[in-house]
Amino acid sequence: KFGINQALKDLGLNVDQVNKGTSTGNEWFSSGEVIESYSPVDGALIGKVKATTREDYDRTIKTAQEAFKTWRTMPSPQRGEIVRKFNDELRRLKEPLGKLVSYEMGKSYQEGLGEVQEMIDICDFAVGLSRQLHGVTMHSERPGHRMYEQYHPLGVVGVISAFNFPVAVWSWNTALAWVCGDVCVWKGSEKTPLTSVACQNIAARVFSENNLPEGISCLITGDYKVGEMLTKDERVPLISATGSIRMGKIVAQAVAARLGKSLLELGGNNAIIVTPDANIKNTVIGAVFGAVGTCGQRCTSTRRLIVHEEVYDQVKNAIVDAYQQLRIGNPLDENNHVGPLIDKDAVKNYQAALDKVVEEGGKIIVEGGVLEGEGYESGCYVKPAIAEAQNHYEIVQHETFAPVLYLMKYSGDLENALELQNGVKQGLSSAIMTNNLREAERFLSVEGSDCGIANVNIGTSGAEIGGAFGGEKETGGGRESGSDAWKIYMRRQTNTINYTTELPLAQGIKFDL
Ligand code: UN1
Repeated sequence: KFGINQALKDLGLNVDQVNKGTSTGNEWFSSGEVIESYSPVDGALIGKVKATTREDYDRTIKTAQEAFKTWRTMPSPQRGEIVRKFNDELRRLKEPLGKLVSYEMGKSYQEGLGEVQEMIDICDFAVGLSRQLHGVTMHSERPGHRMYEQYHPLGVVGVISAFNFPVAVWSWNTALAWVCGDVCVWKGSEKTPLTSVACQNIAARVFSENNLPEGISCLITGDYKVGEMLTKDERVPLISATGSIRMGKIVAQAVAARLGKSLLELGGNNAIIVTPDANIKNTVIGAVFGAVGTCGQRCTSTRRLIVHEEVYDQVKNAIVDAYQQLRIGNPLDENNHVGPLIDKDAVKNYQAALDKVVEEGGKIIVEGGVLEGEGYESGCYVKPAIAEAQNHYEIVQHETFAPVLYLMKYSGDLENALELQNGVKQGLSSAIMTNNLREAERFLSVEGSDCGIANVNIGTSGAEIGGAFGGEKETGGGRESGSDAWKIYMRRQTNTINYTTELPLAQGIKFDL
């Protein structure tokens, strides 16, 4: 079936062997309840893993703490060399891993490959970074003194990721954390446990082939109860969590209660503003990919289109037309644009959102619905829908992880569009389509978009790894991936060195004995 058995084999997985879930590298020892993984593509049982128990968890953390003692003393360019070798494996296994992501999660094969490409890109970035973990030097106010700052690794980093990017988000965190000298404990999504096992297999092989100890890459599996072991654990100085705002608030409070650090990358409610002189063709491509790509399950998915009244009908007609062309079906078939939602709960949320928007006064202009019949047996395939809606509707204010796009009109000045765009609690991604320089610059200015990501003439999704990724307000404020996001994985130390025979005090304070 679409070569999935071959892909599993290439990744070292076979259904009888994946009765796993907790790992410190080559050692697997899960003893909790069985978690079954069903593909949303065809409803088939792909494999089973076991959840992590408290005992399994403690063993994992102890091994990780021990590994840290070795890993932190290895020069970071040498750690970068290990990440480079890991990346060689990702390049070699890009196709099978992309296929497994597509089959277990439901995104299109192209997007599955794209996700593995993001892993490759962040590893390349991390390798370069391993020679650039720079601190700065300062001039001391005291004669014969030198001041500088340096960055040291933190220790055990906890990574909690979501089903929608089951491999890339792990690598954004681990590739950086590893070159920074940290060891990682990853709780992947219990909805995509096999992709987690596959990634852990790859990392474990690379670490052991290079004679590195167990515990640099660890995996734990389970639901929020397992996540809670991590978030409440004082032995884990940093928790990086990607997922819903509801989850993020729980994680943030648990980590803050022990004064740990957290990096949160939570929900978005991303809009594209379409101005009177936007390129309509590009607007349609950007908006449709943004709204239906990954079946609307990206945190950067386009949820709202804010269109100027002068071009409203034109944009509306073009988008409605484009939606008629969409082919929904098996995501491993490259002719299809849209695959299934992750599971039946997601289908229920999608249906509830469509009911709610009508109830609140919205008008459906592209009908949704759950698909049935041949090829749709899993019950997870839905039709991408569009509703004309008002920004203040409760459902529009809320992130529904499904292909539901809200269309709204603005008139007059760009300020009116910005008010709508910023008028939500989330602040992840945003975009403007315009050929007008003044409008583009205003959108990017202090009075413009309040999001962590603000794009001009491209859509809201599909960020590159070179930039810092994350958002403001309820999106959580964290930044992952490129730019200087690495700093959160390290502790900063300020050093002052006196190379004289005197001991002058700062601020000119006199203290003679
Ligand atoms: C996510 O949905 O959690 O910008 C991450 C994008 C991707 C990352 C999305 N590069 O769509």
